[in-house]
Amino acid sequence: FLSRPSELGITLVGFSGGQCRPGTESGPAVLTEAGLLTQLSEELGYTLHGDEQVRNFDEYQPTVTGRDATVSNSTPKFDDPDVRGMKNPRSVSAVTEQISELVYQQARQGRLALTLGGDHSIAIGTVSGVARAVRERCAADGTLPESTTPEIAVIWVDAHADINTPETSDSGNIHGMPVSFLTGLATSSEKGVFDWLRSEHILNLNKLVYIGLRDVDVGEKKILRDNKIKAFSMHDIDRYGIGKVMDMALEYIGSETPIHLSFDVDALDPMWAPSTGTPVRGGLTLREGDFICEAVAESGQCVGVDLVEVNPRLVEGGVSDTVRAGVSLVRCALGDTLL
Ligand code: Z70
Ligand code: MN
Ligand code: MN
Ligand code: MN
Repeated sequence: FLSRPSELGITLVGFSGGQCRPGTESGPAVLTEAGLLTQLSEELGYTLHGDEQVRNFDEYQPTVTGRDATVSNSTPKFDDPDVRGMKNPRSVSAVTEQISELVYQQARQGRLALTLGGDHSIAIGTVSGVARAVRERCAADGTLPESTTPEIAVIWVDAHADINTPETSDSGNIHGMPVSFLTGLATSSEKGVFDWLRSEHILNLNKLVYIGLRDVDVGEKKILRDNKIKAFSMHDIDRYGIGKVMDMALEYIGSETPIHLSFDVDALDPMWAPSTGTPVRGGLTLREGDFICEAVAESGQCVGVDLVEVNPRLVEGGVSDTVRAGVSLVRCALGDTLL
């Protein structure tokens, strides 16, 4: 119904403060160095807008003293003590608030908002920005058909559910919490800690669909059950096949609802995407990942895409595989292979 927009609003977010492993701040750089943006413009025919330079959010990055995954992130460059167990809470809040505004400014003009991360905490910014833009466009200016739902749906493709609240989280890493803040399951009125989130940013719990889950914490399982959240785990993909799973996911969402696709590269099996902070075996094949993206593109309902958790520092198995997978996923989500 939205037809395929030819305008792309790009946000490149070099940020790793939502988790403890330095490296995801270089994700957008390696993806663009691999030629992704050039391909989108020259091969897929998109007009690119927005932040084509990587924002590194250096002042919000935890201090990194070494190259290894064991480096502590407990010493941010400005004073950022834990809040309710959350690590780097003010850093992540400030960065995601900026992302939310940047993405909103792109999406409100009818551009498809593409964001390259960065760890998955950045989706607090992307999803909230797109949700606000769609609400506004439905309410005001007739730039969407009248039948369009003013709320977005989110397809969250991930090995993890990322729906911990600060209270259920064992790690304190905010990249394990974005969905709880986005849906209002978690709130904060602490000054400078997600106090910027408003009702127009919020995602309805019944408009959320997970695909690829296989490493879900006990507290998260209870949240998924209690709220009857739609989730297609790896078990469901084994049972039905990815084609049927996508049919069911899109049918659940309905054809009048704009879709934001938030793709964590760790949804793919480490065979295809080893350079990520939390690889979990038994994941999606590259083709299953690409198929998810192709099906979202084919729906004609896609208004936003994130690709996150590419970590070029974690080189076991080779960065280039992960980068190639990431490039392929984004191309597919933006309509490549559709004739
Ligand atoms: C765990 C937590 C997570 C990504 C790990 C892990 C969350 N549930 N997300 N890697 N991308 O810390 O909350
Ligand atoms: Mn994730
Ligand atoms: Mn994950
Ligand atoms: Mn885990």
